[in-house]
Amino acid sequence: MSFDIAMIKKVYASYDEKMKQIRNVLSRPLTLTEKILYAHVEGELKDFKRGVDYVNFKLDRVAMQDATAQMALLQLMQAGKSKVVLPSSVHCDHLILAQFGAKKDLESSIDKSKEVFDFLSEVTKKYGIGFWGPGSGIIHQIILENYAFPGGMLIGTDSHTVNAGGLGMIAIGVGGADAVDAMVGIPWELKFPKIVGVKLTGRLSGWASPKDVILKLAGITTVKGGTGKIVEYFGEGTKSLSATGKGTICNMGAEIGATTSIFPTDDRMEDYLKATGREDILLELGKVKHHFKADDEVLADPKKYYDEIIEIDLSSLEPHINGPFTPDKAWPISQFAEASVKEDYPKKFSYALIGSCTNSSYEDLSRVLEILKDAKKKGVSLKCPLTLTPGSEKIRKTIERDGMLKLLEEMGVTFLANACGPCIGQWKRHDIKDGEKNAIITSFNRNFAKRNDGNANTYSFVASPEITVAMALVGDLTIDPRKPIKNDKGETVTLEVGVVNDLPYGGFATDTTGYQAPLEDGSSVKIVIDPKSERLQELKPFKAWDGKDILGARLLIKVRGKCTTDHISMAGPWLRFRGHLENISDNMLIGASNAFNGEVNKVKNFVTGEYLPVPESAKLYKSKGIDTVVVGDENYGEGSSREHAALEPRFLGVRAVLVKSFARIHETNLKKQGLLAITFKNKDDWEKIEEEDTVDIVGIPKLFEGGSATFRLHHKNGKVEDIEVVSTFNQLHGKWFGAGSALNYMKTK
Ligand code: MIC
Ligand code: SF4
Repeated sequence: MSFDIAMIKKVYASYDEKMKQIRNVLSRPLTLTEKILYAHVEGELKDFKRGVDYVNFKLDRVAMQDATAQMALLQLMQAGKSKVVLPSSVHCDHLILAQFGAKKDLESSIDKSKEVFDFLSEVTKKYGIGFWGPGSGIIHQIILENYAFPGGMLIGTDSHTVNAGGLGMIAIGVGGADAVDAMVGIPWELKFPKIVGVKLTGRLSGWASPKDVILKLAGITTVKGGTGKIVEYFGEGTKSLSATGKGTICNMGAEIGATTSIFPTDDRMEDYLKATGREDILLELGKVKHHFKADDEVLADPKKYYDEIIEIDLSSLEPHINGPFTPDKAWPISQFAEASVKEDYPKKFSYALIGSCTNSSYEDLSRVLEILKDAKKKGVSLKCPLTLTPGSEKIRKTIERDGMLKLLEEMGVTFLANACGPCIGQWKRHDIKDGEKNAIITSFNRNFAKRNDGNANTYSFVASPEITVAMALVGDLTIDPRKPIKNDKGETVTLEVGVVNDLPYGGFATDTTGYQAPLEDGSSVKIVIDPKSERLQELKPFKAWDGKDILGARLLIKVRGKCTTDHISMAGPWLRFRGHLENISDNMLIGASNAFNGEVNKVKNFVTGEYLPVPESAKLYKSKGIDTVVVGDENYGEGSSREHAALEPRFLGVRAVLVKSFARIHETNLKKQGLLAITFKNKDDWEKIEEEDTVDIVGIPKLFEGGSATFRLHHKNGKVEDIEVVSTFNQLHGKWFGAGSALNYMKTK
């Protein structure tokens, strides 16, 4: 039986009636996105203005992973409730190392993070949350296999929660504070998104794969092109993509900043539900699935109903390799060799890694095996190490059962634990020296500097699993692996990609390894946090706003260029402090580039007059009672959902973050933690901010009414200059700011 089938039945049972009401109110044809969103609106229905109106939603479930769940659950413990009100789950996947191979790594990770895993297991027991222990798999794969259902709505404390769009669900990445709201029954708020229609025509063939759809799209939209938008796929082409292939495409929608992505429900999704043992959902789905696609009128005239249209012809789609350092630097493979010479990329790949929540499905692993089998037949051996991370224990068990795992191992593949591992900097390399220039290719989704191995000189490229393994076989950035190549004996051969089934013949192996079901009554569970722990620390409420202007603040840092959440709160070695705000704050903004000297982690401090690391400088100001502000560039906070990137500045005394533009999740996280998230009215004013400025922020309440405030610069030469700043604050967000955080505000209700 499917998890929470009673909830799913209830959702489906109400769909017909809801659709009637929605059609009554809107009286126009509907996109798929609108149908699911409107079916989840809490409160009065009206024709919401896309990109303008804030809307409250009633969700179906919540998901959290270990690295973000710690803060989410620490906040939940403060919320004063005894049990969550909607199905929720926690997944242990980020805290697993990638060093020697699956078995050893899993054992040592469990040993190293026992305190945190035990904490998560106990808190989930107490509050009625499902728990998936280390080794069970990557959150998004487990959601797809067990929890996702067409037409549902989910939020998760991870930006790649969007993966569940592959099963026709509206699934959105959020910070922990949002998850807490939902879990305690506060409606979840989102600005009604714009809707981008992506029409897929034709059919994939040869080396092109679902990943290439999103690699190409990222090149078209760039990393900020999807902000505030939902990407809705439609067209004949959608039907030829497997459910997990659709998942891959939706997954990497996070890389273009999209709120989420979604596919219409089709046979491939139903096949997947069946293969994963969820026939009970299928029975119910039959009654409502006609709702889970855009209306015919929309499909006949999409320009009229979508805010933007992009068309991709699958038949002529070329495989892509994106990178380095940003996922939207898209190279069609036919141009990659030339580009790599021109751009002075390293000549050889030092490693190839397959896995992550993006590409670790049964289908992905089968395709990899087919290519390796073909290569073996043709006498082509691997030119660099190749690792493989199955997305879940279910997949690992299935490929073990079907003999594929053994074959892959025989062909030189190293299996890593079913977890995030190298995708999030848990990778301990032994093959290169720190700082050495080298190139790697992965089937992951992100390739920001230092992300995989902590080395800023690792040029990381993302591609499909097929191209990743092919590049591992040729080893050379200047060789197109689709063309004739030399085998180990010097003979000319051509690699082939083969055709595989997306689903295992005998269905998936049954597996719920590491699963702990939610307790009906967890009230007797006591949570004890050792005050001496370096991994976990109870949260203390932040101070409320005194209602006054912010005066005499110092500029902590002015950031130039790309500043992802990895730059603000690095992962890798710092993941161990994700439950300890004070300790993790020591990594605040250490990867961001100081606009005044071009260096990282070196900012001028005006207490000592010296250049200091950013966290040290912030602590010094805090100890002297001096407020600080951070100034950033475009798409500030892109990437992850980690709210540590907002909690840390809040903890270290930053009052406001002023940028040219924000990534959606980070902007909300800042607001929820009681910071002023503001943007330049006129982006050119960024230039006016000088290193030695002191800053006043005047007229803050006007922001909460949709107006602008004044960011007053007192330059060193005595000149005073006013800059107009704006925000997306509404009155509710203003209340969060007033109370010191959304959590403080919740407690007053
Ligand atoms: C990521 O891929 O960057 C992460 C690690 O999964 C993050 C969450 C986190 O930082 O814990 C994300 O995508 O939200
Ligand atoms: Fe884990 Fe990487 Fe997916 Fe983030 S992107 S959830 S780190 S596998």
